[in-house]
Amino acid sequence: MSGILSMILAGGEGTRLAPLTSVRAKPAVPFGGNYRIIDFVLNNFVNSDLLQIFVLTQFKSHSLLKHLSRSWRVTGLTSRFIDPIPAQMQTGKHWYQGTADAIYQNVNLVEGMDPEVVCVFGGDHIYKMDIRQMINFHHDHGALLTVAAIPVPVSQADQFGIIEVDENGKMIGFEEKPKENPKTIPGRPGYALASMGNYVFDAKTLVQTLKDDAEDMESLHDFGHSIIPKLFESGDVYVYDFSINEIRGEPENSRGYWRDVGTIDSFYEANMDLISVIPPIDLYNKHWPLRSYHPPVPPAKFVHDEKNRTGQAIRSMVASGCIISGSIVYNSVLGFNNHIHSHSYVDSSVIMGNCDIGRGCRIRRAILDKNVSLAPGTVIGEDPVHDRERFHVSAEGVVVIPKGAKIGF
Ligand code: ADQ
Ligand code: ADP
Repeated sequence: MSGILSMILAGGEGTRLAPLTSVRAKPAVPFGGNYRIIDFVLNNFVNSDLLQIFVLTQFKSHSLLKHLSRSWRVTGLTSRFIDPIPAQMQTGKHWYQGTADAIYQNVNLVEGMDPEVVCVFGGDHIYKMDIRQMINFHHDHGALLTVAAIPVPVSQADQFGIIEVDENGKMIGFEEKPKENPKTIPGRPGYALASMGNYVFDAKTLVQTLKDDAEDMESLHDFGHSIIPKLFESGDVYVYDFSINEIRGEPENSRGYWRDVGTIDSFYEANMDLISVIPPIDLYNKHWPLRSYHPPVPPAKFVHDEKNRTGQAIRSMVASGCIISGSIVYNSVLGFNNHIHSHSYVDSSVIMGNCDIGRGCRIRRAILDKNVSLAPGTVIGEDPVHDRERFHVSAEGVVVIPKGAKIGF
């Protein structure tokens, strides 16, 4: 495929994911042991052989930029690139006003490349998608804009752009984050069709629409709030049903798997999905390699205590550099370089990396950001009242320990 430029929106503040986003942009949040959230969309483009990519950053971008430069540098053929683009105030002394303004402020990059099609994708979702199939759909329907969509329970409709579609796949209604009475899918009560925030645009239409929108003083300069509601009335906006996207070697239960890990609870559940026996998102499919940064560290080590039969991880993923010594890790996801000392028990938790869990700790349903140290005997996740006094606790009771915290010393 040629003439395709991709712009990844990676500048969102991600406030609902605090405190994990207190120090970094949401796409840079570590996920699934070895990865950052943004790796999933980048792998979608790379595995779809679409390699002309700008990554638009804004808030708290250092960690994201470091990750991109360490792991996503494209070398070799010069027509391929993954370029991080910082917000540069190209159109005046203001940051990006909304997602459409983020592209508008970089419209010179689009015009400079003169592509036929521009993919504008979010940078903060967990899913696998062969994007070529969406682009083929876009061409087959002669669309000016194609929006990827997925059914969501009506209870979540207020978090998404909700779409109405006719039998030919044409968009006939759109409401951004409806507060009440969202349109449900005909014949499927209880479900609404949500925009995934992934758009394939005819390039000329995108540029003209953004220029017109920039002149509109009433506009919020946002794709969901301003651009899609205006454009669909032209009649050339189509809806790509993500559940028909097919990837070789994926298990049947992975069809349509897409997670907006926007809250601590959804982020936690998506991590837990990875360790279920038949995960709905398979990290081990050799036909869809998931690239990321891997630090130069040794393999994970399990130091067995013969007397107590400890020093093991069960139903878990453990990244390199970890030492699980005389302790038990159950139903958990461990990133790089965590050291769990003797007589400790880690259950149903996400330990991001470089954490030191002292002897005799008990950790349950917790997320430990990077560089956390727990003094020997620390207990987390067993006393909700005490936990809420000390830590951030999610609606579903997941305890979050922020980056670098030293607890109990
Ligand atoms: P939201 O996810 O709420 O809704 P938004 O917060 O604007 O929309 O984020 C969209 C993407 O743009 C994210 O990847 C985010 O990181 C990025 N982004 C946000 N502000 C940015 C900025 N100033 N600069 C650069 N990047 C920025 C959108 C759509 C809905 C759709 C959901 C799906 O508006 O219609 O249902 O995505 O999650
Ligand atoms: P505990 O888990 O009892 O608190 P330690 O932290 O001392 O104990 O680690 C116990 C064992 O873990 C060590 O005896 C060693 O085998 C292994 N270990 C600790 N640090 C390292 C390291 N840097 N490299 C390799 N193995 C290590």
